[in-house]
Amino acid sequence: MLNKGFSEEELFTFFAQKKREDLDHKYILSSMCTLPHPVAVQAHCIFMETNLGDPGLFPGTASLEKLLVRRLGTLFHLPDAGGYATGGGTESNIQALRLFRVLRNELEYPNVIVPESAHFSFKKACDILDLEMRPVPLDPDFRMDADRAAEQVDDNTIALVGIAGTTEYGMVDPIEKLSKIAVAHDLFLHVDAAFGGMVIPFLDRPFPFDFALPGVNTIAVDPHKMGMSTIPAGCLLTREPDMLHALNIDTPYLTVKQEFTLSGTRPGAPVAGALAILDYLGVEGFKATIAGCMKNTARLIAGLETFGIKRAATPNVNVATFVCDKVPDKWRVSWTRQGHLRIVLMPHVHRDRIEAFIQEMGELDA
Ligand code: 0PR
Repeated sequence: MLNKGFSEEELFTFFAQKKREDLDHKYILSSMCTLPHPVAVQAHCIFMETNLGDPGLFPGTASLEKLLVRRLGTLFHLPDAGGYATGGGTESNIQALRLFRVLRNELEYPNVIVPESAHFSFKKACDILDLEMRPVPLDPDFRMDADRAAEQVDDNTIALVGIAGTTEYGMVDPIEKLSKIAVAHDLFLHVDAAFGGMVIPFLDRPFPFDFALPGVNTIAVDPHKMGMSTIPAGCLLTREPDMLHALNIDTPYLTVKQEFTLSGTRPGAPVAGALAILDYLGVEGFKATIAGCMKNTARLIAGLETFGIKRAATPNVNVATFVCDKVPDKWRVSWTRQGHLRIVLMPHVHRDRIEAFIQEMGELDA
């Protein structure tokens, strides 16, 4: 640490310079996060010092967290769902599997069945929780093969995981089939809708993925992705309102005497941000935003295909993938494990950016 601190001017000159080193969102086509909506930023700033880890000190902020859970539960066809605000999909996925493990603690060698497309957070969860992870191959459309999932079930299986909006190819797993398998074998079913949870409900023809399906026990959804909130804003929802209490540990000197969360100190600011944007845009506003992202996805696919760059998948949500191995330098794209070009059509990726990208792709070999 410095012996004598910088002046404000020195400090913020330095920070401004560091900020300029970050990439311009104009060229970011690889991220599942986006520029937070100004309304979310405004709400976030009001609650900067709040800590949901000690909610008795911040009852107003704590009530916003309850409202957020209620709004998302309602969106997922279960207004009375339980849940809490996490730091994002990783924490939600870890906590869902932790919950199932605790509820089935009689098993010595428990396993969970996940699609090969599962986000790497499940690997972390299984490492931490000492769970055997059983990957299930995908069908030719990059969706979990539900029949192969059923084949993997044995007496030590505690849960199935399905993804609603996969990270790499933007597909929705056959959650309805998984729900039936879960009910038939008395397994827990966790749906990772970290990305798709804020997309699917607003599509013209939504895929079944939520609590309307009887086998779904828990859902992860991230307002800091397609929810356009500030980072870090995730949410874990549970079918039974008190289900998470199975994870309670004693916290004797806090304003609440028990907690089931993974983090201790938890920011209230992004919770306010997440709720603000839901209530500001409403279903109509989200429908318009999602329709725009889906249109842009279709436009990008059609545009690149005119140059013979073939899609790798026809996505269910706004992630486009291509059989292609190069793009002009200034664009930040990503590549799937199978080597496909991957572009996430987030709200900050406006139509003019897509047209510019398509044009430059067309000029690549010219
Ligand atoms: N589940 C799914 C389906 C995800 O896509 C992700 C993250 C997670 C869980 C984990 O969420 P957190 O990262 O919030 O814990 N998907 C993105 C990815 O790994 C996250 C991301 C976002 C990566 C922005 C890069 C980036 O610039 O690709």
